[in-house]
Amino acid sequence: METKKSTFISRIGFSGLILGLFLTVGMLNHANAQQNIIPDNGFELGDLNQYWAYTFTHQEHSKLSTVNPHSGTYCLELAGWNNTANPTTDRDASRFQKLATPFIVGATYHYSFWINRGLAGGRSYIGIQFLDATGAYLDDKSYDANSILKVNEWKFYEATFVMPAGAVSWGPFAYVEGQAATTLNSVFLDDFSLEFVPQNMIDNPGFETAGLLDDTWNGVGSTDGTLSFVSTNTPHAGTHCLEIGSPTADATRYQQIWGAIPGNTYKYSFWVNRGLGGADSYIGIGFFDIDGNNVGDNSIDAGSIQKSADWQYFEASFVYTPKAGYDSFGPFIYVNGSGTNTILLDDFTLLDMGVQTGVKALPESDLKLYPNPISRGQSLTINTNGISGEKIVSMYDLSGRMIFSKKLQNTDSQTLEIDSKVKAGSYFVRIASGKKITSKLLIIR
Ligand SMILES: [Ca+2]
Ligand SMILES: [Ca+2]
Repeated sequence: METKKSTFISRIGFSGLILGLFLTVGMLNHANAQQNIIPDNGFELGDLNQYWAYTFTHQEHSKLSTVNPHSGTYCLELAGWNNTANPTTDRDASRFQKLATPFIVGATYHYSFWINRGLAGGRSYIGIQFLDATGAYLDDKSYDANSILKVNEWKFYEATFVMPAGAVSWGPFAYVEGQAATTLNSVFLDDFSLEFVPQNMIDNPGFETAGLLDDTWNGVGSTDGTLSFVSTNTPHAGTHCLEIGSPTADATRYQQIWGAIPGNTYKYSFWVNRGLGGADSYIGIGFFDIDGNNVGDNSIDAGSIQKSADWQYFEASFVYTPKAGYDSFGPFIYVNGSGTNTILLDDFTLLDMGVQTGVKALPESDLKLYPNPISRGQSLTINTNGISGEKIVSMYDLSGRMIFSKKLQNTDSQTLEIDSKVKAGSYFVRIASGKKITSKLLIIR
């Protein structure tokens, strides 16, 4: 079986990566969020100073409280106060963490917290802050007083953000402004959470950009559209799916994605409507060499796909373990042409579940892009002087969606044409070499 698939896909050859438009719209999948990376997120250690530093000299105004925790025994109480003895003295209270967990500029994160805002008080800012290379405040993603209800009950807040360019360190923070004597301010906080959010790496995963099938899903023996084509025949979601119908020859569609990180866990899933007839099928993740030859896979075969006219869901995870000749990977579909066979497919996902594990974030200055801003159709020069070894370049939009990924030669400087189909806007260009990663913002106009 393996030999047959390899034979078929080996006919493809490497046709070069096209910078495709990415028009699909989807929701962040919080069900796939990773573990919470804030130590003592619920203040249960009973030792506030171990993880939560304080900004101002009067640390007694930010303290552990057992009066009213959201869960467990403790919560954090911040009490803005009225310094009547010296009204010009700073009266604010704050706590923050500087996380040791490496992060990736341009990657997507999700944070949340519980807050009991009390009935009085001034402004409060609670969220995630970012610091630059000098340790100076760069930016934050926080809630301010206007969006936090002043009610004496626990409320849940959450937000998703993309790690901003220039960030070198980061962490949760809570800040409460002091007020006049009549409006003393007490805020209770508990159960902070901060998680890396995996993004779908597959271009056109639900086949909704019907006209771009050959730009996103490479075809084999099917470029005339008669064997595998975008169909409106009962899609699983949206208005389109992929149909591979009654072939008299084998049909294959696949994507090549560069940039898998060795040792990371990847999760893939798809929906398939197997139909009632047909012969062998293999659907899953293929591994390809630089020329597009199939050199391995992590797939299911026909025997495990029920032959029914209902949509069925499959998912699997694997640890990416590179072998000789593994240059890229991605979703692939192979349907044997012997016999009458109709298969519908929709809603593929491929998620990097462990991008933060063991990754070393390199300084942004190790990556130089010019010109920046760049016009579509121009050549982008990528200088990676200082990043040794084999490198993968990837580009993401500001929501964290991958636009393309490509292997670079092992030289310090090379060029890449920005396809005229890429929309004008801001993007992150990421360079990965093994587990070393850095990113830089690129403006395309
Ligand atoms: Ca708690
Ligand atoms: Ca669809």
